Amino acid sequence: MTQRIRHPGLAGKLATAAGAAAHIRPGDTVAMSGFTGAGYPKAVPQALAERMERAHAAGDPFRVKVLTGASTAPELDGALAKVDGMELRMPYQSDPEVRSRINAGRLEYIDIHLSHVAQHTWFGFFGDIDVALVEVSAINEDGTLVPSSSVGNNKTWLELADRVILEVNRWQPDALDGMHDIYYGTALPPDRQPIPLVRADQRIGEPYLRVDPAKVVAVVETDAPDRNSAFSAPDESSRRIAGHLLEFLAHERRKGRLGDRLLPLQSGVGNIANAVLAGLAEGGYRDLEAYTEVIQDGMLRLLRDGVLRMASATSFSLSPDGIAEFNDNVDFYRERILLRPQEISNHPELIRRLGCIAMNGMIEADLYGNVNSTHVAGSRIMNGIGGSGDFARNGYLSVFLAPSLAKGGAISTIVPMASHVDHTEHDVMVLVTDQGLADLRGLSPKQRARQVIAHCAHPDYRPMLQDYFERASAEGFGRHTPHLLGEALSWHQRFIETGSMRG
Ligand code: 0RQ
Repeated sequence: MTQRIRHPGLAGKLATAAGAAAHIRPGDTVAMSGFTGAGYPKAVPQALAERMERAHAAGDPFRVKVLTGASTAPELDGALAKVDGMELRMPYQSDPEVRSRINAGRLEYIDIHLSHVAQHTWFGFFGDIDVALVEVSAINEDGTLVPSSSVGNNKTWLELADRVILEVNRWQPDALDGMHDIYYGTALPPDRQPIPLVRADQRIGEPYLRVDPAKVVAVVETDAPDRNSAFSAPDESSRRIAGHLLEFLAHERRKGRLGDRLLPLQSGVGNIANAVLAGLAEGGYRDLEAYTEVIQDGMLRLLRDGVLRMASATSFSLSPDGIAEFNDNVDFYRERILLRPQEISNHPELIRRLGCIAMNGMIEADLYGNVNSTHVAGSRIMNGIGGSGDFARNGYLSVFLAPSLAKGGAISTIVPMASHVDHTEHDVMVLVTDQGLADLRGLSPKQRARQVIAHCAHPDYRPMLQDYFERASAEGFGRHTPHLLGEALSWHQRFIETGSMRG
């Protein structure tokens, strides 16, 4: 037994990565841990990819269906995609190899709300789960599992899978022990009960994952870092976007619609989200709460400075500097951070009850407030909807943010008609670009269009949008949501044909 594997029965199942991968069969549905580059299995997927490569060379197709929490990293998604080892991928992904195979039509991809993944699997929508492949930080004496840097859907995977493979990763900080809150009270309709969470910092579950030791077929020890890439400092455009949003929050406070402590924040990942968080610190906010998906370096800083009082998430995605900061101040962070299953971190009932302020990135928005988060020019997938829909539909406020231009100005992120819709006009309250902010609440479609053109569109594209809106309002088939259908997507077509919406 090692220090991290304290259950004698499970210690007896120690195996090499190759030995563990041998338990996975062609056609299996393999449900893996991992959420935004944290807590994913690091050794067995690579051993599986090597097996697949040998099988393919011998003329035997070997592919599996891969379910996760959200995106993972090159050692999982990249390795399996490179050998054409996946026949299906679900839900969120952001790996370039996976993306290119999906867009080449060689890999089936199912993009669903992150809060739906666990329950749809319980409902049987994805068939049987053959194998759960889950990274943990340790195995306790009683066989319970100390979760790793993300929880994702691991509870569901461990409960539903026929066979379980555990990767015990020594690299994960010991300090993770005790920071998780795994809720076992979910049931299936018609037996569901209210989830008893009324505050972002509340514990409603237990610190450890349960597993039936009899189902565990292999335990693999690893010592490998999460992807943990650091984010670059916010650029000028991100700072301007953040500035508009912070001004809006101050306006809402003056109106009495938000208090000094706002409401629990959900923030997407990336440059703009980081700029917003940094702006909250500069804006003099104190004692805020985050009820979100991912805790990044920026949030640690806010916790240290007292801007955030606590943060609840499902994943802990830190850079090497962030890990060092966390390890040096473990006792401080342990009292202020909770990691939950993603069906709880993203639960519509809880997001609506807590009144989250949802802030997410977008690819494009149209004049009427429909938002596309996932597709370039209507057909090419970028990453997936992730948790943005869970929070946008159910939040107290739903905000979408993006620069007004993409691809060096060849693309306007404000377009006449969204080429794909993830968040409908009914779910989107506020749009923000570097140009300004459009508050769409309480407005009819035509009123929204005027706000979006005036405040969000880049000046280079504003006259074209104004012209489209005026002609659609005068000549269109209907005057409620005016469109000229033959022209509505011509901007995207022009981009596909010439590389620019400008023509
Ligand atoms: O492509 O890298 O090839 O240059 O899209 O765009 O500007 O770097 O912004 O990293 O915030 O991503 C919507 C994709 C924005 C993200 C999206 C191109 C652009 C670039 C990335 P390149 P940026 P971001 C929490 C919530 C869905 C999931 C979500 C996302 C690339 O925010 O995945 O919200 N959201 N989850 O050039 C063509 C346009 C474009 C465009 C941007 N209009 N047309 N390309 N790009 N706009 C997290 C989880 O749920 C896990």
